[in-house]
Amino acid sequence: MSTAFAKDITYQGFPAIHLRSPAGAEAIVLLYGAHLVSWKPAGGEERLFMSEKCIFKAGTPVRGGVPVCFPQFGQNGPLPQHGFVRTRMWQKSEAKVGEDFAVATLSITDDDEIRAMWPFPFKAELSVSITDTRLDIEFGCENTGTKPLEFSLALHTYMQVKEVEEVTLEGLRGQTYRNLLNKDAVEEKVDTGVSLSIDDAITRMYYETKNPLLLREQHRSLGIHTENLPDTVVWNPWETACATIGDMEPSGFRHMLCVEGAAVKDPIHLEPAQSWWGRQSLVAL
Ligand code: TA6
Repeated sequence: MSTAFAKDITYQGFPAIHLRSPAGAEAIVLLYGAHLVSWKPAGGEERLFMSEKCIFKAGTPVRGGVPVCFPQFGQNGPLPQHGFVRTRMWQKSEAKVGEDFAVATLSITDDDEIRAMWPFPFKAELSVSITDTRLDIEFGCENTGTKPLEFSLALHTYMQVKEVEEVTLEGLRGQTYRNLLNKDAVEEKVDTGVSLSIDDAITRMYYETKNPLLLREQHRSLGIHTENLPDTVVWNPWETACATIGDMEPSGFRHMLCVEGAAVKDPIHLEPAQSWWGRQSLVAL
């Protein structure tokens, strides 16, 4: 029987929290970016992809795990790509073990540097909770200012897969998507496939995704469920683009698929004192 814990550690030079649930599941979340870098369900293998060439350096995004994209997705606005919280230090609010879970909650608020980019006082929280086979990643945001604010959010989850050409993503049939590979294309399409197979570069934003999605591999599967995150981004750079990503090994694209719970098409609008949350949950099957 393993011992459950929620302890402070250093991971690749960054302060981090290492969780182990009573059933033996484990997760590691950095204070830098509130970035989840590892999740192993009880008795199982690592389920998050981390690039072997990841650069662990303040100011540089971490390649792999679960980047938190807030308050902007991609380059849809004036802020740095995917917003600014993924490259800032968060604070630890709580880390504890319960009867059948372990949880860590991190928070970040605006400061002078953030307000110079984005003049909206806010408090954001990210909590990572693990049980035996389940991971919940929940992002919350409160408008602590005196004027309305708007933001997008994506939990940019890099799923680790043995061989991406052998996986299928099920549950997207009939869903409308926009192909983000072609930045000029405004055309929307409906996915008519029984399941999605990956054999080329893909960057799609699916709207109003139904729950759950199933990422099926030959030897294991992953159930993906979201709440309050209506959009799903599916991303794999494939060979040519992967070769241009400096912090990713050339074969990295074969071992990952990003399936990102997101709220992008319709940004979240918060009046003063209003708050909002969205969650992505993974179940190892
Ligand atoms: O979510 C897909 C995406 O926006 C892609 O277009 C791709 O650029 C990816 O995110 C990674 O972005 P990053 O800034 O982490 O290199």
